[in-house]
Amino acid sequence: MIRIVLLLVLAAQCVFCACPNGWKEFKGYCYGFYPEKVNWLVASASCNLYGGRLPEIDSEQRDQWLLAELTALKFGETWAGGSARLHVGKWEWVPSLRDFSRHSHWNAGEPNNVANNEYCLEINQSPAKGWNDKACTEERQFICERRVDA
Ligand SMILES: [Ca+2]
Repeated sequence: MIRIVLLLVLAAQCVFCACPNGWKEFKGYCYGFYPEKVNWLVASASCNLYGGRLPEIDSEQRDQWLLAELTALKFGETWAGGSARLHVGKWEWVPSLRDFSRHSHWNAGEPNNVANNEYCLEINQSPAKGWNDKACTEERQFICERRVDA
């Protein structure tokens, strides 16, 4: 009986899970989905506190998986880890500083840098569900990403 209870406790806490509680795994990374709306810097700092970063979406496959998750969770526009702020006008993933050459998914007409003030990347922008450059001070839901073995 004690063994069964112990097993149940272990299962409930998911001791052997590769990802933090409530996070989902996809191809070597864990993803946490946070519904509260915050600006890009707060989202980025929060992910850092959780041992991760805003997501670096480096493939069509990862992009489509994340979009399906956001749809299931009924998320709207959501922050990802792209920024053109550090090197103004150059889009790159932060903090890796890889450029977008492997994959990008801009909506038609984006990035358009409205009012010369759109330096952060939001994904899942309606209605096309692609990427958009947005003012970093806008408040959006966000995703955190960390390696499975982190
Ligand atoms: Ca824009």
